[in-house]
Amino acid sequence: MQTPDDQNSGFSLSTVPLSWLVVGLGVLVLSCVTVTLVSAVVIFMARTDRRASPSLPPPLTPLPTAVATTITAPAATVTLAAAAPDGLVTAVRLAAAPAIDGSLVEWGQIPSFTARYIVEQEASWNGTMDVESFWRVGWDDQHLYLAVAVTDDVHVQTREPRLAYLGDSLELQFDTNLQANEGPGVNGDDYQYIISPGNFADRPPGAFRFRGDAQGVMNDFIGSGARVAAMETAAGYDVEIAIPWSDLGLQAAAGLVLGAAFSINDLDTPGTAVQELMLSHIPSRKWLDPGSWGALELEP
Ligand SMILES: [Ca+2]
Ligand SMILES: [Ca+2]
Ligand SMILES: [Ca+2]
Repeated sequence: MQTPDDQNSGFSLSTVPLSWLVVGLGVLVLSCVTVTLVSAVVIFMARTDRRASPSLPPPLTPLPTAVATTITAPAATVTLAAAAPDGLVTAVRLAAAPAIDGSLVEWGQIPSFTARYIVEQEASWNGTMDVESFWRVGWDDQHLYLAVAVTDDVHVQTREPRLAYLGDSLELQFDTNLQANEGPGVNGDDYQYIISPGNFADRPPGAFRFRGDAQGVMNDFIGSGARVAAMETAAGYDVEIAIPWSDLGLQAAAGLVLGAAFSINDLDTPGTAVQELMLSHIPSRKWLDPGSWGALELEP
């Protein structure tokens, strides 16, 4: 049996005032929002903290990364084969073949290098450095081209191209397979050219080719298609050369690197035939040691 008090104590939403309900719901919603916000901030800070600092404390002294990056090899040597020599020069790719006529007008924009290191000398040399040479090298699919401007006080050349090194002349040496250097001597992939400017009278310019063999000797290699033209100048003489790639057993390609030595012979004693003074573009150059030569790269 229910008493009036029992009836009064029975709970029912209908008995709660509406304002209390609104306040209660507000508190509930505010609590949820607060908990969500706090959780989000805590998670964000935890992630940020993990990114910003590793679990280990930072080292006491910074790593010397700046010093390490400054120690780099010269860029020019990076493209060479492992055992390639120094003395690297570049052959410029020519859009048009030069006229092989002894006039170097079409070579003006191409940078030159010199051959200024004494690699051979005879007792008859008077010790005066009175020869200077400026070399430019170009290439296309058919030929290797050279233009050499020579300053020389006395011109002497009395021999045919094969023996022209006994007078004012140029010498070119090529190792056509740097990747296969079997030993210190020359072999079948090594070539040498004697380039004669002639004497500007009765002896014309010309070239003679030699090739190495398995015994380490340079032999006559007749049948060269090389063309040479020369012109006497106020300072000395100019020479222009075209060597077909087939002369060297090669197909030209951008980036190709050959062993190479570029040298000049100077004789200033008229009526003689002596290799009085020889200057090369690389100081280490020895005649029958391709490892002592420089290198030539065909520019893209
Ligand atoms: Ca020319
Ligand atoms: Ca001279
Ligand atoms: Ca001379």
